[in-house]
Amino acid sequence: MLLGVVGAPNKGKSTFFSAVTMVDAAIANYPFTTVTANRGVTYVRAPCPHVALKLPECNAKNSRCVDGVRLVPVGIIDTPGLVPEAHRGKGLGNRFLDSVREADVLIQVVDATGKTDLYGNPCDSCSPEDEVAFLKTELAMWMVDIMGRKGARHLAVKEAANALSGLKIGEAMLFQAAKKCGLDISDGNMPDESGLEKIANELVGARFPIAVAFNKIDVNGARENFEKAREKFESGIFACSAAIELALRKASDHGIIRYAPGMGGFDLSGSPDEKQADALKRIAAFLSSNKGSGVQQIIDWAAYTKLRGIVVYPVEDEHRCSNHKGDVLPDAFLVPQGTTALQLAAMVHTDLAGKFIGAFDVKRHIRIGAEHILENGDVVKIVAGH
Ligand SMILES: Nc1nc2c(ncn2[C@@H]2O[C@H](COP(=O)(O)OP(=O)(O)OP(=O)(O)O)[C@@H](O)[C@H]2O)c(=O)[nH]1
Ligand SMILES: [Mg+2]
Repeated sequence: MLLGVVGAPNKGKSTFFSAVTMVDAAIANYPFTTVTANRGVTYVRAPCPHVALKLPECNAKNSRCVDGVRLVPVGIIDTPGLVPEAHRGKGLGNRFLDSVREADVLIQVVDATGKTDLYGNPCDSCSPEDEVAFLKTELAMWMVDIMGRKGARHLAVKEAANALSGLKIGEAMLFQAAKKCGLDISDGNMPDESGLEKIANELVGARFPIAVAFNKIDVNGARENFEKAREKFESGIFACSAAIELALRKASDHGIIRYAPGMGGFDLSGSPDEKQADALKRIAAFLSSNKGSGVQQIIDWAAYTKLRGIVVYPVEDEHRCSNHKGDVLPDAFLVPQGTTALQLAAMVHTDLAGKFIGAFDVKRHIRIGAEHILENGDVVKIVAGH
């Protein structure tokens, strides 16, 4: 599973990405700072099963456990800024679109202050809401171009699906999208250009679930814009300050504060100098009014609600819930809903899937088969032959 941080230039995408990965991405107050995608690993939160299983502790290896909250790894990419007409190569158009191909869910960073336009240049009062709409339009136009603007009698459904295969879109998705917008493509042909655009709009919604991050919420005036926008969107829109999250994670890294992702505050653990103490005071006031920086909530929502991910914990010893070295609940995997025991075995190790005999549900004390569908929070022992 891969999260993609996307949006117009200069909105705070790289700041968001750096905060959640601690990868040092270039950040600057001008457009097109990012020219090639940055890749990293971030974490979603899950209740650590060591608490429910009444184990004294765990020994997280591929993840972290902070006070009973497991931080489960998930890949994330920071993309170059997207500008209008990117699908025709404007700005860093093709680089953006290429980097977005792999993402399973998008986190769209918009500038809630309205002080930068769709090109990332300074602006008095631009509409963050227009920014939200523009991403979908641009993605749809891109898909139309990929399918080819050939017109009804020339483009077969098979050809369109072929062209879109790099975006993980197949024929079944095309038929579904056409049905949703009331178009009949059962004769194997795609509709004319306006029909193609309608289908592309549906495809964007199906292929790229989006969580909208109204960023820079720490700046005066931003919250009002957010509240206005929130009335118009049913769900999936969040207020955040990536800059504050980045400052918190850096301070925590330097041992100045104790802070874990998603917390609504922090404890002092070092001795900040006067300037740092001042900044921390301002950050603390912001956190208490905003109930946190908002950043982690967006990642969690994207992974769980939009991607429908679940977290599962493979172990080798069902009695101690450990691996063969005795590490308790060492690994946590974020996997798609519907993942089976056999598929989990393949994720742990390809060899394990080949030698799969069965599995054991540690929490329910029952044997499970290859096709058993796992549930969120399951602790699973894979039984394999030699
Ligand atoms: N006040 C405030 N400023 C922010 C926040 N997030 C980012 N910024 C500032 O916004 C500017 C742009 O940040 P970047 O992270 O480089 O933006 P980007 O979207 O990656 O930009 P491109 O790579 O050029 O597309 C920088 O000056 C950041 O310091 C925030 O939450 N609050
Ligand atoms: Mg950037």
